[in-house]
Amino acid sequence: MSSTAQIGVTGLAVMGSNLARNFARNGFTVAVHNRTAAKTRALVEEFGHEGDFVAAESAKEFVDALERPRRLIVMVKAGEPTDAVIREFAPLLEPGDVVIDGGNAHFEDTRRRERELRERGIHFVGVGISGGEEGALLGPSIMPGGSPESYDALGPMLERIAAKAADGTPCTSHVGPDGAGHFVKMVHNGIEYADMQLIAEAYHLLREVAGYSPARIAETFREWNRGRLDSYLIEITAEVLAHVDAATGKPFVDVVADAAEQKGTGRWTVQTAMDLGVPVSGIAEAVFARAVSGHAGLRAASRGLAGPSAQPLEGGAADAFAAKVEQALYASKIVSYTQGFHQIRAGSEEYGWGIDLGAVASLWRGGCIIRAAFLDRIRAAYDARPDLPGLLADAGFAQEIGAAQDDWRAVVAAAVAGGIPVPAFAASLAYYDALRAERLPAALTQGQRDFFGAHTYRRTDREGSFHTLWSGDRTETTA
Ligand code: NBP
Repeated sequence: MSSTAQIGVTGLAVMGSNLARNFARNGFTVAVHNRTAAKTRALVEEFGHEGDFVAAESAKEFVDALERPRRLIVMVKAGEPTDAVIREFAPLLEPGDVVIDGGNAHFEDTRRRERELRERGIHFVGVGISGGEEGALLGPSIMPGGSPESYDALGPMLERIAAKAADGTPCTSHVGPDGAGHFVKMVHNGIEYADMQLIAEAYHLLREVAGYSPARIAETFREWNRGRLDSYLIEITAEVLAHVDAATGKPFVDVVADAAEQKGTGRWTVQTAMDLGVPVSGIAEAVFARAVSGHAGLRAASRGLAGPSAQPLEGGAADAFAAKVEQALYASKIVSYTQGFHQIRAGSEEYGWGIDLGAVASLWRGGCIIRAAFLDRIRAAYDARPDLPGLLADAGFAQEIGAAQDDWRAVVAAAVAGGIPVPAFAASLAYYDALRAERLPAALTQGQRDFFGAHTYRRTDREGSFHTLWSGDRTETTA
């Protein structure tokens, strides 16, 4: 077989086959391979007319079909299947070849794989891909990690197949070495969880407090989508809410079981944030909200617990409340992104990745699930000041969240009074108030820790570390 393919894709389920087609449609010759060869044949039979495919039945045929240095994308189920594929292909590769993992790998696995393949002279590039099956075909947001040399070999091809932002910029750029790409994809998914939860809470409030129907709420989201909340998730929320179930004639949202599932990247975001000591409370509450929804037995057993029910507002009062919900949603969204970007900064510092936060905001502007007009603002904030301590330190965001905070508080208060759970709205507001507080009760926490565990404390008026003799005469000692 002659080595004509510029890129190869192994793993031809929905993501891999759509990605292979995207490369082919953009003029690249693509070698395609799958463990079960029937899928390879089916892909070429159905879509062979879209471009130049080279169908390979075996790993050897696949590798031989690739131009050198070889670029091969692994799009198999994340976890052990990725290791199995690497074990199968690595002996067939040569120094300088580039293995790209486009699956949803944990960044620690990517770091390990990169290290192991680097010892053999092979570049391993963990690539976060967002946009689902449609994105893979029409242009995803692509977050590549790996060495700068591997980006030289791969980047121009990724830039061709990636989504383009409104200004024409490809939604991909080199994020940083080894696991940086998968780390950023993980945080992307965490922010996606938070965005979705905030939208769900806004919907719940509009339904229960404003008394709006799903169709009316769909209209409200459409209207919001023309303003500062303009985003893919708001757009599809309107579509979902406007949808009527054909079988029953009821709003679709009323016939769907209210137990949300997850695949795990939101959970990884929170676990990693815990390890890094970064408060991502909005994302954590979103993960927990899905978990609560899934505990059907516990919910059934608790349904009779005492509590208020919201009394729907009417007319102008309902519309005025809806406008406040928009403020609360926008303010909480600023907090989610503040927390997510904080986590990326902390990961970048911990692992020495040198991630450019403005560039991350830029590559999320198209193709991915959290794409939003808002990301232009975030990029501008980090471009203007790369060492920005957090998004809320940006004068523009500070001004906006300050202007929204009265309504934000009113919405959280109305939810509490009406017995409507708004964990992400409330956690985001608490985070905002914690950051702006002159003093936090952490001082008391430190006193307690020193009391029971001699953990010591620092003082506001002197340098050093201190301990109080709590069981003695309570004098202070220098620790
Ligand atoms: P799946 O995650 O369902 O994986 C199916 C593919 O893995 C098939 O090609 C299958 O081959 C192959 N495979 C398995 Br399973 N075990 C294997 C093994 N031991 N050796 C070789 N191949 C093996 O596919 P997907 O939904 O297309 O997702 C692919 C990757 O992209 C995943 O990591 C996913 O997390 C990620 N991702 C998915 C989305 C999305 O929206 N779905 C978005 C972004 C990223 P077979 O045909 O022989 O069984």
